[in-house]
Amino acid sequence: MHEKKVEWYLDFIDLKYKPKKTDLKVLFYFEPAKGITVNDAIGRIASESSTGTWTTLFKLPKRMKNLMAIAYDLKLKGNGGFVKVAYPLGLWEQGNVPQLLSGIAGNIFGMKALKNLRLIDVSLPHEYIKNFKGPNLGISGLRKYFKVYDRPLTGAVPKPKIGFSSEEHAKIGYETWMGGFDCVKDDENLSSTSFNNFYKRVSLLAKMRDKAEKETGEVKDAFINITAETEEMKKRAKTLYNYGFKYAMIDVVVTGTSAVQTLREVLRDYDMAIHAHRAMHASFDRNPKHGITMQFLAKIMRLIGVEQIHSGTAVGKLVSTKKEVKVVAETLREKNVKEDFPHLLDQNWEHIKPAFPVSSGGMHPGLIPEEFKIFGKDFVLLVSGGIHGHPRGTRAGAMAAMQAIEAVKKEIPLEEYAKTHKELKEALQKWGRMKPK
Ligand code: CAP
Ligand code: MG
Repeated sequence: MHEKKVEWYLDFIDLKYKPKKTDLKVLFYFEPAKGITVNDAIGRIASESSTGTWTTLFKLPKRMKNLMAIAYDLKLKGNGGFVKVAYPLGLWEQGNVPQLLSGIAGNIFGMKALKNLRLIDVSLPHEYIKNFKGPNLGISGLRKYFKVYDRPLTGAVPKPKIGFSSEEHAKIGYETWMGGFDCVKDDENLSSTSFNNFYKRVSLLAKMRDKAEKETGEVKDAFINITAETEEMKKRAKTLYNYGFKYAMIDVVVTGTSAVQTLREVLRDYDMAIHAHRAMHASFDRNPKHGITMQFLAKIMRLIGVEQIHSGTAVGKLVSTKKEVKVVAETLREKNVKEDFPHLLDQNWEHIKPAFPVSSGGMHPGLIPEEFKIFGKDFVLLVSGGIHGHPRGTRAGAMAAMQAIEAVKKEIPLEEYAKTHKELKEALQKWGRMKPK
């Protein structure tokens, strides 16, 4: 009798399934489209992201069963809910992040049967994570490099974010360093332009860095943006190394995981760190019902091995809730993450070093206490418009931000500390505690 069954999605569901130690586990939020049942939806998620297709097949070798993903642990909410999917280890090529994304973050987002789908987190087993080296320096390595242990690392982007000549950029960098900041950062859309050539910027910034280090006795560095075609990024990485910089900055979403994996190993050979800007992340992570979470992006980037990645501020100008920012920070910094439904799955990071969350976007001295409340001291604080907009300019602005950090460390209210610190007083007079929109 010819098999009548046309679809086999339901074969990918076992709500009582107990994942194997070697399974990768993914937590999804889903909403079925009109006329689609919950089982139709979760069967499709597991099927389309592993071995399935839309119809039963003429032949299906027995061994395929061992590669089928299984939807399990369903928690209904509204007309959809949360489901975990367990993926057999055999589906995944060791060390290949793009292939992982094509599987668990690929076709399934386009299925007509789903009105919404959000990839929340993945839990990676030892057998998968052992293929990655993770960050080169990590938090302790960076703190040792800068000899800064009791506060966030600090940095600023020259603003307006693009348009300065290399000379003007380097001069603003010098003022930023002399105001007490550790780093000068390129902006996400600055690469190498007619008015600000990358190679010229690097050599001028190196001169200014050496001058600032000599005059302050402090270690100074920069997040200089190498974002470009991959071969060109390798050349730019080498140039940064030749000029003694410790970091390279990469816009990791637009360059993609392949490029970040390549540059991670090039930069590891130079004993360098990666500052990861996340420009474009909000195209897929801000809709709470659809897309991919920031904590998933942060996990993938820590796995590949960036030292730090922008993680939101909760109080600045760009979207992020306090909970999301804390969850991202936990993903980046903790060794053993416990499940925190519906935000995080459990994750043992084993040998993978911790990475810094980066707080940036609308920050100014008046908001620094709030960031300490969210992050503690282990983060990178970027204050850009919030120093260059100071009534007495960049150096005074950086001093004001450093004074705000000192006030928090001494547990003195900013307004009190401002009575004896002019630059902070002037910053508070201009911005107070305002939360930019
Ligand atoms: C901040 C910034 C950063 C954003 C990125 C900007 O400048 O340089 O790129 O922080 O957002 O271009 O807006 P301001 P996120 O300090 O002057 O706002 O950190 O959320 O990825
Ligand atoms: Mg920027």
